[in-house]
Amino acid sequence: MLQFITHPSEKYSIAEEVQMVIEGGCRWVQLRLKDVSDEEFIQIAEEVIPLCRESNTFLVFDDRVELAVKMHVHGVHLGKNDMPPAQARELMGAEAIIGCTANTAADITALSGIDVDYVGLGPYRHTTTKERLSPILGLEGYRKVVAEASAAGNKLPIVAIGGITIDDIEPILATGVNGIAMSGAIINAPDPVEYTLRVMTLLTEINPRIAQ
Ligand code: TZP
Ligand code: MG
Repeated sequence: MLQFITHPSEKYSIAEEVQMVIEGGCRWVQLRLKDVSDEEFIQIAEEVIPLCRESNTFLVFDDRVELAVKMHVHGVHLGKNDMPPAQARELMGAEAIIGCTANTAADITALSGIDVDYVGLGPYRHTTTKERLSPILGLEGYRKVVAEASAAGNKLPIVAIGGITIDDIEPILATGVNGIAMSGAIINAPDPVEYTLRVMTLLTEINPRIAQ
């Protein structure tokens, strides 16, 4: 499972980024636009939504739950200071994909009993894509959190995030996490379509069931 997270780039528009990862076989996009107004967000979402619809790509918004409801996208990704997931579930309905950010096993445990579909656990390593980064987890961090979460009976799918490149995928998945989120490695690759294709091929090789 690969979630592509949009990020402003000098080379491409957000819609171009989404088009490229779809061409590369990614079927899960998080529209993340930190510094734009709702009006600008809507404009960009209107470009991205048809691309995702035509290709059966899941689209989640970073936060902006009201807009996600209004624009009928698949779900939202909620940071720790965003709307509580139970409230987002009320607004979005049972079918929506709701993901939450986690930096520790305690964050994951705090979500038990709440109707959440996945957690984005990170950061794996330092990244410039996100400001105010939490402490780096590294492989050891993932091993510990996965072990603690499963010991506590928590079965939430975990998506690793933060500074991840294609070379990190195998060792990260070996820690027991279920999916990978990527932004900069794809956008800054010489050929983002080819890079995404390689990521998707690798994910399929590692586990055909989690490729998409
Ligand atoms: N949350 C934790 S790290 C991060 C987010 C949104 C950025 C992921 O982007 P990159 O470029 O893959 O580090
Ligand atoms: Mg947020």
